[in-house]
Amino acid sequence: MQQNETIRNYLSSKEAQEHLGLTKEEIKSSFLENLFYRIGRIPPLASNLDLYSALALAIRDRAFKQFVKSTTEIARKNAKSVAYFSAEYLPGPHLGMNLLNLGITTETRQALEELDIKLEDLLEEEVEPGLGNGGLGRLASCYLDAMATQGIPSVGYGIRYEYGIFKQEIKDGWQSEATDKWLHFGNPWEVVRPEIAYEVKFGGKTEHGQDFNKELHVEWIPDMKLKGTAYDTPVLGYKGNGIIMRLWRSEAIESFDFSAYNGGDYYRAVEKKIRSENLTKVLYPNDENLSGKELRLKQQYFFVSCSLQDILHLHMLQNRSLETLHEKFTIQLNDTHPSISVAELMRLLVDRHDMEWERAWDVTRKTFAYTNHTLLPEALETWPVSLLGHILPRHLEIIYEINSRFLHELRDSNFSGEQIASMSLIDERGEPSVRMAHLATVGSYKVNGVSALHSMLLKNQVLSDFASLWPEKFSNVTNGISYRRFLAVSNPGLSNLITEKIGDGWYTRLDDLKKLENFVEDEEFQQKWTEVKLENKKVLACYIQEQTGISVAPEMLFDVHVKRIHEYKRQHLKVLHILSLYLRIKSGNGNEIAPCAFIFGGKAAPGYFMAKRIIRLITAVGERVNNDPEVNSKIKVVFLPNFSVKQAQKVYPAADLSEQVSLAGKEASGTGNMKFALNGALTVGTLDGANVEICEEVGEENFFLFGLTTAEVEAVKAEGYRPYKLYEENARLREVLDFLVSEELSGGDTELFRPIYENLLQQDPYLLLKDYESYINCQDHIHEVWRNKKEWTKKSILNVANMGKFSADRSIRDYCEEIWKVEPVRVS
Ligand code: GLS
Repeated sequence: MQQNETIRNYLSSKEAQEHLGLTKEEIKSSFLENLFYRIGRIPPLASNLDLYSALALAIRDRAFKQFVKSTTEIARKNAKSVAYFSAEYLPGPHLGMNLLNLGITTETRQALEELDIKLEDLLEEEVEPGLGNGGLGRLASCYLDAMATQGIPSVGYGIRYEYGIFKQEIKDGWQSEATDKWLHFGNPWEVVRPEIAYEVKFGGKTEHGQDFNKELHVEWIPDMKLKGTAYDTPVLGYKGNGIIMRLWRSEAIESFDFSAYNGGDYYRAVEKKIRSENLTKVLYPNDENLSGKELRLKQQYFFVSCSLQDILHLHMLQNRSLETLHEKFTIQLNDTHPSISVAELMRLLVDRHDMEWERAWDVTRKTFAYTNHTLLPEALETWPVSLLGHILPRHLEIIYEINSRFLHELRDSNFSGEQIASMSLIDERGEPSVRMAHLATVGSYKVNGVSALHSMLLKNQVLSDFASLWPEKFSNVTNGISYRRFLAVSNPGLSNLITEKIGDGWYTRLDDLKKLENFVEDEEFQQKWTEVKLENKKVLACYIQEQTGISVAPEMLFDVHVKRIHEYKRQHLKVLHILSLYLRIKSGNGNEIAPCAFIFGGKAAPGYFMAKRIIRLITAVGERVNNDPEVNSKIKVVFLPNFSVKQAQKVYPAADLSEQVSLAGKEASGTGNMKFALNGALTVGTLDGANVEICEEVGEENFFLFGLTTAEVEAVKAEGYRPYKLYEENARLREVLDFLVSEELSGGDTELFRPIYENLLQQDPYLLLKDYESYINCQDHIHEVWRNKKEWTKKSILNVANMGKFSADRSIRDYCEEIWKVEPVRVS
C-alpha cells in the first residue's frame, strides 16, 4: 500500500504528467540511447534488426508508462476489471500499431529520416508472435486493442508458446511445416517478471481428511510441480489507456536438481527443468479440431491456474474478501480451452481458502462468462475421464460434485431422463468423458455466440436444453475487428482518402464511416478510390512475384480466398469454379470472363489429410493454368505461403472480391469477411455466420449472395442427400469433377485427387455439389458487374461506409453493457 502511494504521488507529479516523450527530438534521442546502451551499436554499424529493436524498445517504454498510469488510476478507483482468458493470441506486428496509438507515426518517420533510416524498412523487420491458429486468436487480440482504447480495466491472460503456429512452406506443391522461431532474435516488446510466478501441480492423488477444526479438508498430493512465470507485453489503446497481455511460461521450480547433481547424475539433474519447460514449448496447430492430447490439457490447466492465482492475489492485495471476487473481476472464457477454470477456481476457493462449497459456487458462477466459437461437433472439447483424473485428480472430483448437484437440480425441474443424460457434464456413451462446453455453461453467468445466426443455433440446437433452463443466460455478441490495425495501419492509402473526406473521427467512432455515403456519386472521389485500390494491388502483385514467382497483372480482378484450410470453408468450391472457367476458355467460350487472379492463402492442420490435399489441388490447378498460354492471360492462380497477420495486412487492402463461401450454419462468425469489406472488397458469400449481418448492413444489392440457407441445408440432409445424383444430372458439373481425376490436371497421377473426388461424389458433407450451380451463376454475375467499373466502385464505397457495426469497439461495448457490467476508467 505504501508503495502504491509513492507511485501515485510520482504519477501525479509534474514530471510524470508532462508527456510521454513524443516529440520528434525525444523519439530520436531515445532511439539512439536504446541503440547504444541496450543494443550496443551505433547507427553506421547497426543492422536493420538492431535499428528495429532499438526503436521497439523506445516505443515499448512509452507504452509501459501508459500502462502504469492506467493501472494506478484503476487501483485508485477500485474499479472492476475484465480478465480475458484465451489460449491463443495473434497480436500481429506491434510497432506500426503502437506508433499509431501514440499518435507519433509522422514524428518517428521524420526522426529516423534525419538519421537516414526508413521507417518502412524497420517495420518489415518485425517477426510477429504467431500464438494462435486463426480467427479465434486474432479476435482475442482485436479485443485487447478495443478494451485498451476504451479504457476498460483489463488484462489478457494466455500462454507464451516458445514456438507458435508453424511456418508453412510449399514444396513440390505440398504444404510442409517448419518450426516458427519467433523468439530467435529476441522479443523487445515483452518484459519478464520473475517475481510474478505461481506454482502449478499435476497428477498424484487426493487425501480426504479433517483439519484442526474437524472440518472436512482435501489435500492434493501431486506427483509433479512446476511454476509459471509472467511475461508482460503492453497493449496500447488509440490515444488511450495501456493494458497488458500477460503470458505464462512454464519453468522448473528449481532449475537444477542438486541432489541428483551431487550424486553425479548430471542428466537427471537437468531433466526436470527440461520437462517443465516443455509444457509451453509449442502451440497445437489445430483450428476447430480437438486433438485430445494430454499436453494440450496440461497447457490449458497451466495457464488457467497461473492466471487465477494471479487474480486472487491482486484481489487480496487490495484487502478485499474473496467473497466479493465477482464484484471486482469478471473472467471471459474465450471458448472452452480455458474452461477447466471453473473447477480450478472452486479448488482454490474451497481447498486453499477454506470457503464453503455453496458460497464458492456462487462466487464462481458470478465470475465467469463463456463465449462459444464453434458448433462443429469435432471441435467441442471433451476429455476422457481417465485422462483428466490422471492429470488433475482433484478437479475430476470437483467436476463430479458440480455435476451431481446440477443433475439434482434438473431432476427437480422435471427434465426427462434423456435430457438429463444429454445435459450432464459427463458423457456416458462409450468411454466416459467430460464435456467442457457444459462445464463452462453451468459455471458461467452468461453464454454467448459470436454472430446472430451462430448464437441462435447455439440456443436452439447445441445448448438448447440449457437455454430452456436458463433463457436469460444466453446472448449474442457479434464479433468485431480492429479498424485501426486493418484499415488505418495496413491501408494508409484508403485510410488517408477517407480521412481527407470525413476527418479521422472514424478511428474511434465507427458510425462516422457512414458519412462516406455522401460521396458515393462524387466522380473525383470514385476515381481516387479506384486509384488507391490499384496502387494496393500493385504492391501485392510485387509481393506475389517475390514470394511465388508468379506474375499477376494489377488490373485483373483480385478474387481472394484466405483463411484456414478446412472442408467446411470450401476452398475446393472455389477450385471447381476455376476449373469450370479453365474448361470454358479451352473450349473457346470464355469471352465473358473478365481477367482474374485467384489468390489463396491459409494453413492446414498438419494432420488434416483432406485439407492438405486441397492445398495440393490448388497448386496443381495453378501449375496447369499459369503455364498455359491459351489461358494465362485470362486467369491466374496463386497460393501464397505462410498466411499471417503481417501478410494479411498486405492482402486485404488489395482484394476486389472476398470469398466467404462456407456452408451455411458452419462458420460461427468469420472475421476475415469483415476485414475485406472494410478495405472495399465486395463479398461473394453464403448466408453464414457474420455474412448475414454484413449483407444486412451493406444491402443485398452490394453483396453477392448465393447458396442454401441453414434451414435448407437441414432439409436437404433430412431428405437424404445424394451428391452422385447431381453429378449424373448436371453435365457441366460432371465435366469439372472428372477433370479432377484427369491425367491433364494431375500430371499423370490420376489417384492424386481421387480422395477429394470420391468424397464429393459419395458423401459431400459440406454440400459443394448442391451449391455449385448457384455459385457459378453468381460468379458470372460478378464478372458482369466488374465490367462496369463505376458501378463496382460505388458498391465498394458503400461497403466501407456501412461497416461501422463490425468494429471491435462496438463488440467490446456490447460485452461491457450486456455481460461484464464494467465501466471505463480513462487516462489522458
Ligand atoms: C472460430 C470460428 O471458426 C470463426 O468463425 C470465428 O470468427 C472465430 C472467432 O469467433 O472463432 N472458432 C474457432 O475455433 N476458430 C475460429 O476462427
